[in-house]
Amino acid sequence: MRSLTLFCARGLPSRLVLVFCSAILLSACGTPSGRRAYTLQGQVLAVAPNHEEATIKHEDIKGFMPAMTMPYKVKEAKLLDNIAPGDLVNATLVVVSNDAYLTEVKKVGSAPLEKPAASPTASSGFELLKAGEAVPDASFVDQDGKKVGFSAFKGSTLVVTFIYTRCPLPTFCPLMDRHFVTIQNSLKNDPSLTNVHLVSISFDPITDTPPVLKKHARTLDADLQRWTFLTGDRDDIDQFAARFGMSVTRAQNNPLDITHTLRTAIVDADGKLVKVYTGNEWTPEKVLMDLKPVVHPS
Ligand SMILES: [Cu+2]
Repeated sequence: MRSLTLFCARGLPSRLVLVFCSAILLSACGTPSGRRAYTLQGQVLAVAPNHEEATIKHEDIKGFMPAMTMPYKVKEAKLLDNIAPGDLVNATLVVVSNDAYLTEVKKVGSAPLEKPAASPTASSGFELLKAGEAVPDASFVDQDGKKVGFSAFKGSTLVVTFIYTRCPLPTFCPLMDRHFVTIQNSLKNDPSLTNVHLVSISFDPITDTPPVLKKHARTLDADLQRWTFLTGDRDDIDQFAARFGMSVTRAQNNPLDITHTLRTAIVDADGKLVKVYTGNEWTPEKVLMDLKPVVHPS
């Protein structure tokens, strides 16, 4: 399974910055279908062997997302046929309601690859939880501003994920939200899966205050009896998340510039970890299937 890591792209080499400055700046255009196209300029760090994806360290995309390093899918694999790590590229990033991909990738130069900075991630120093281990308690604040410990959910089987509401790409946090909506709606219609509770934990407490989470919940049509949104102290959240294998990094000069992986977990009614899903390739159907034996142990 591919890991979905986003890295900050601060401290671009000056040569790169020059290229950006002299290039035509971003253009974004919307169409009635909600399809948006953006110009993305950056350096290719890696190309997937099947040419379906390239990891690009890119500059700010004004009005859409800050400078980041991210894996981007391409519309067709042949777009990456002549692209190699180190290439400076101009590309068109198309964002539709549930997807994002590159439709054009043009090489405009090349530059030596920077060695990745040894930036400490939240996960360093924290041991990964194993299946069967008790999830350590942690204190959070819910969407109503009420203090709640993780242990307060004991007695319910949990599906837990980590998100932040500003996440710009439809295939990252917004996908986790959509999957949780699907799970919530299936749970409603499946009497065999009673007592399953959904928990979305935001790792962006500066932005995601309880009122923001409450509004977000409303946007998703979340049933707050079944689905709780949590935030809290940033370091506590990072530590808690790290135990599930989440990595959250914030740019030193801008704590709102967040780089993160994705983890979703099932925790049983005794508060023990059942399993962790990595990245964004899990499906609600799979989680619902995996929940059955947890809710009804044989
Ligand atoms: Cu995200």
